[in-house]
Amino acid sequence: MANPLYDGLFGIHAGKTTPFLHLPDGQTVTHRDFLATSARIANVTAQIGLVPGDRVAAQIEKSPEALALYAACAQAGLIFLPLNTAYTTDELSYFIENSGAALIVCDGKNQGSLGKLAGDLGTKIESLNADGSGSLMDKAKDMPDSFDTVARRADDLAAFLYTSGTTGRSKGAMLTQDNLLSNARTLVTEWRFTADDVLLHALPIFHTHGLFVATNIALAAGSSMIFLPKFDLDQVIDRLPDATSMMGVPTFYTRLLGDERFTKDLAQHMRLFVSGSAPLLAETHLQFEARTGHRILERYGMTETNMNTSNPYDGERRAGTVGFPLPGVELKVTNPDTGETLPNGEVGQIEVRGPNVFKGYWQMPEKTAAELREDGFFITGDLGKIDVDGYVHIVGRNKDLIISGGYNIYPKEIELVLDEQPGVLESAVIGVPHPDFGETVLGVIVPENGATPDTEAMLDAVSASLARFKHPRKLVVLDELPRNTMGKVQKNVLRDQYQGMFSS
Ligand code: MCA
Ligand code: AMP
Repeated sequence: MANPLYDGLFGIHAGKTTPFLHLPDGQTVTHRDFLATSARIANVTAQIGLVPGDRVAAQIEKSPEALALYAACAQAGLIFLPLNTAYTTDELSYFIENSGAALIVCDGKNQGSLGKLAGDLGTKIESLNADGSGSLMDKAKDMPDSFDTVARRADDLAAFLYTSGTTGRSKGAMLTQDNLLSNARTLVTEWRFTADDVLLHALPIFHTHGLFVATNIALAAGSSMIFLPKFDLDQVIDRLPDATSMMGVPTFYTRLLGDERFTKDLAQHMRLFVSGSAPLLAETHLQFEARTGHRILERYGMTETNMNTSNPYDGERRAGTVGFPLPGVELKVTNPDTGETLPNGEVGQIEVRGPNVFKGYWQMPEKTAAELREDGFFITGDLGKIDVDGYVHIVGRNKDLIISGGYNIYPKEIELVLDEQPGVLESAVIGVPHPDFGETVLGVIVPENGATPDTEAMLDAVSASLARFKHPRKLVVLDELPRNTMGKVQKNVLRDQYQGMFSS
């Protein structure tokens, strides 16, 4: 019996002594060593009693061992649930409890705070630190370096990724083996990845972009990766000459352009630069081409769908667009009220269908039904149009979402915390343009009658419960929020009013 994901991404490299990961300290991890580590971890999971279908929640720093945990989950038929390292214990508690995780793997420094939760929930807990130390690898050391791959079907679940929603409650997007594998294979072909490629990998590996796009493509193509712990401008500039390709969020590209060491010479040998997760300004696209001669290839995806569209590898990569639907992906623009398909050129909501589209939200049938139509089309919440040449343009969002440096932030989550603070009548959280992060978070507070809210104390309260990247960069106090005749808060009016607040 087969396991499509494991076989298609990992098993194909069995026995290869070619490099898979190039690490910042100059060390290399071969495919064979990587697979031996992942098999040892898979043996640990079996020994501690995990069975196929169990969820493994991982809040760990980026390391070869962290990636091997992903491979181990695929091999053992476990559902991998990666979590942003910035999440607070409050945020983690929800994900762990909601997913019913059987195992938490966390950094040793968080074992105390998460250990209590694990105890309460009866969840097992192991540590894995950034340097590869911790209880997980201590146990793995003594395990065999092979593991009998657990059979899985293409539509068995492989991963949960939590995405927030307009109500402030996160939803676990259920991704199948085939969602991940089919998309990786399509992208390998579309973007011409081969075993000769060296991908500069500076993205986090707890999101779709860094894990299911960048890493899965490298695995499916047999490419190697320069595996950096995070986007550090000096390191990226230093290692670029050894790479053939790079993937990043727009902030990566604006930061590179902001550094005079990033020259045409430095980028000349590169084959491909890919951008996604947030809109790449046409201006950045053009500046990049002027500086390097390369046209960034912009693509569009979502946690629920992996990648939907891409600009062409050959042919015109059109600035300000996200290109064409990928092979096998159907994309239509519909009227948000009626669901009817709109003619090309008209703006409406973007819907997609294909092997990339997820199975639904974990234990949330109503939310699944609201976004995933019975005919298989997923309502993305993005607003866009298709131009005369077939290029898809994203022109806005039909969902209250801020994207800061490629991280999604749902205002409702922050508003709920602000509204609870003493002296606050109500609040509105909006995204405003930011030169580095694209958008950043601004909180608008309306005090209760006669109250003078302590904004510092409010920011402290936000810090206690929400990850740092979600924190409002500023709080402003207003007497009242602008509303339309239906009484709905007009966030667009606030966005217009404060759009210049963080301009450089
Ligand atoms: C870090 N901080 C942030 C962000 N990142 N604040 C807002 N937005 C962020 N994205 C905080 C830090 O905690 C720090 O707080 C302060 O901002 C400045 O940190 P800085 O050193 O500038 O940040 P950094 O560590 O260099 O990180 C910036 C980054 C990083 C490199 C842009 O955020 C990043 O790697 N983003 C990629 C996200 C990503 O992979 N998204 C893909 C999602 P303080 O100093 O005050 O403590 S997948 C997706 O969206 C779909 C599927 C798709 O299409 O790909
Ligand atoms: P996530 O929930 O992290 O998967 O983020 C998905 C959202 O990111 C999409 O619904 C879009 O709003 C946005 N997004 C991803 N890629 C692009 C892009 N190239 N241009 C504009 N928005 C994008």
